[in-house]
Amino acid sequence: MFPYFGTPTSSTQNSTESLVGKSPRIIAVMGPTGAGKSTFINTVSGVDVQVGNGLESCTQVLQAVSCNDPFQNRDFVFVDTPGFDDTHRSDVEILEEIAYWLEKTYEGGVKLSGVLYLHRITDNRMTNTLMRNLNMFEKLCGKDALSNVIFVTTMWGELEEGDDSGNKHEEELRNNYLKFFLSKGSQMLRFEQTISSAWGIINALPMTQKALKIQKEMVDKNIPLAETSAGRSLFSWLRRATRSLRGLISRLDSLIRGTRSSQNPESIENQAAEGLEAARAKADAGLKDIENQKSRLSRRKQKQARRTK
Ligand SMILES: Nc1nc2c(ncn2[C@@H]2O[C@H](COP(=O)(O)OP(=O)(O)O)[C@@H](O)[C@H]2O)c(=O)[nH]1
Ligand SMILES: [Mg+2]
Repeated sequence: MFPYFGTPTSSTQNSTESLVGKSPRIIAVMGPTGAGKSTFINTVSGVDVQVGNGLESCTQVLQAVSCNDPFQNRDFVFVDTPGFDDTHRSDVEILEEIAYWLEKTYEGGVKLSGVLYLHRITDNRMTNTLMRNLNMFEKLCGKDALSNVIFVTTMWGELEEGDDSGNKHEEELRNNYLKFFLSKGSQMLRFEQTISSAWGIINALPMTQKALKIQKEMVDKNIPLAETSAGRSLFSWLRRATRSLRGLISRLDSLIRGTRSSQNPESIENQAAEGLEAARAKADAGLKDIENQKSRLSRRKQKQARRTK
């Protein structure tokens, strides 16, 4: 069986078994939840990958879909990855899953022939989540592999006729957020939601096989995940999130103290204090979750450090 796909795909035309010895080109499809990764893979392969509705994620595990290029009779495997904003799993779990898959494949001598990073053109504000996804992507990939990357903008059909915001956002991506990537050889192309547009994008890949930075770090240099560029970057996001949640909790505490009045439990002040306490409980839960993520990543670090002794 073609190795490295823990959860075999819902692939159709060619099963993964039939790919033995054929060395298919492997293309990873990355980007935030809801960017259209599964839809792109559906379009390109004709395989029914589960598509989400909006921002609820549904790529629970890495999914590999094998198919044949209808125009040039070449075998491909597309790997659908979850974004770093999954509704069901923490960013640390996502990083582990992507990193260990990349590690295993590279150890087995398999390199990616290309990476697509999808971005909704309708997201004309780069939110914290979008920036975190892009930053994690940069750290996973490293600059040497950027010539193998295409940034694919999606959802063009969502823009009203005459709406120029897509063009403006594309320019902003080109001149700002993606400037570094494009200067290192990445491309940016539009996905028009058709098979020929999808294959046009795939054919624009140079198809040279390149290792990603995290593969070189974990396999060639034997660096534990937590100490890779991606691991360290995730750690600093988590530290920043801890700081801002702690600040929020202390502001809420002082608001609660100043609002609560002891006389009448039904008073407006006491009702407002209850609302603030509910917000505090949420912030507290968020903080605990982040602490758990940080200790999970550190635990991994120790385990792996022991293993390599
Ligand atoms: N209009 C439009 N909708 C899209 C496009 N790509 C995805 N969608 C819709 O966006 C939602 C999320 O897509 P999905 O492929 O699950 O995103 P993923 O989380 O990145 O895998 C689904 O409702 C899709 O039907 C696109 O290019 N254009
Ligand atoms: Mg998906």
